[in-house]
Amino acid sequence: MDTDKNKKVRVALRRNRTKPPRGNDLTRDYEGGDTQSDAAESGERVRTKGAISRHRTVTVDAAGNVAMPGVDVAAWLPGRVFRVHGLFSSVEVEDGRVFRCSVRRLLKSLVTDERSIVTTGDRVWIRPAVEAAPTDLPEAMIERVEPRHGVLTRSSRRREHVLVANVDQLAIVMSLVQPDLKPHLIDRYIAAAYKGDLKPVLCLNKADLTDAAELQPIIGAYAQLGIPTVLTSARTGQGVDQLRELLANRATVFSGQSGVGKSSLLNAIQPELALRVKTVSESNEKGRHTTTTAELIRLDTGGWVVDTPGVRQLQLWDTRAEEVEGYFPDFRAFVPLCAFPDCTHRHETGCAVKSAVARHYLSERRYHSYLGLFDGMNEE
Ligand SMILES: Nc1nc2c(ncn2[C@@H]2O[C@H](COP(=O)(O)OP(=O)(O)OP(=O)(O)O)[C@@H](O)[C@H]2O)c(=O)[nH]1
Ligand SMILES: [Mg+2]
Ligand SMILES: [Zn+2]
Repeated sequence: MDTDKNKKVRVALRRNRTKPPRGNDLTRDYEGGDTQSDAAESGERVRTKGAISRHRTVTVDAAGNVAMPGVDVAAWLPGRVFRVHGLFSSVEVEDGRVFRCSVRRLLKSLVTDERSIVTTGDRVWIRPAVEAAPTDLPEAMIERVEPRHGVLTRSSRRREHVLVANVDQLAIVMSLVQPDLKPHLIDRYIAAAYKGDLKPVLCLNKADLTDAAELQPIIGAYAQLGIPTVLTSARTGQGVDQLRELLANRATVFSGQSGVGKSSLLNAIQPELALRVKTVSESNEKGRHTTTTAELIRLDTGGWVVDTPGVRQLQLWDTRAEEVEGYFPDFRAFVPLCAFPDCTHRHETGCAVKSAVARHYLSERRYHSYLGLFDGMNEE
């Protein structure tokens, strides 16, 4: 830790189980790794809501982690969170040992969204318990979370939910039928990938159930955007080698609706995983997720994948209107031609994006996906 960059901030410690109000600048900056926040003002504001029990002055380093004088950091071990279940996280350290970890209370106090203090894929430092409890796994405390790169986040009940951290790619898994293909959801995922600094890969599954010829236009459209697109079938094995190649030596999160075949595909790629997939007797039960927690899985080809529970909808978190066009690379050629430099391509006159859509230079579907992203944002 670089002591030159350390900074004293006053933090509000929350009572257990009390959620702070939204928009706490300190907590937001903490997640972004920026320590320039006016902690005193932030503390003032949250105190008026009555959620805070006490304050404490702590030293925070450049990464936003709290320094602890007198604490023996030499005993800490670096590790990776591979699963989060309730209040506990499973962390694997370099020698392969797995610890059952809880999160230090002060760390919790600093972060707005309790669900994302520690997430699957996080790189953390843990302090093993001195007296090992007689449980299956040794226990430890997560003391520090490294800044995240490559994240899949969504807005969930007006909070930021970081689904997975420190991955390179997002495999957008869609089924062609059962459930039907949802192109707008694909476009949303592509935007989420760019926002989280992830490379999107599109996987269209259950190819055995459809006539591939009908799908050429949609496959072509995404290939034109430079997004690797694979047509797969977990049942027949079609496209599985191609998908395996795209995953080798990279860290990839699999995401998509429930029942599209994410776990089935991972089992096809690496059969010994034996991930639980929906069985025939369960297939009539709607709205049930077979995979219930995001889990980091090591691949034989090198690299990692994260199997995640299905999502129904994907709302982008904390996105400004002028950011959205940046997530639509196909709009890029037209944006500079709009009459207004701050054109949002919705209601403005002289909008080059809208006229490109009218002339079929841009896909109407993509444009509607673009408009759809604003609908979600207005609710925030
Ligand atoms: N015909 C056909 N069925 C498939 C294919 N892939 C998966 N399935 C079936 O689709 C159902 C759902 O598969 P899962 O792998 O559990 O789907 P999931 O995306 O992991 O779902 P969640 O874990 O709930 O998010 C199972 O009954 C699979 O057997 C495929 O390529 N073809
Ligand atoms: Mg699954
Ligand atoms: Zn415009």
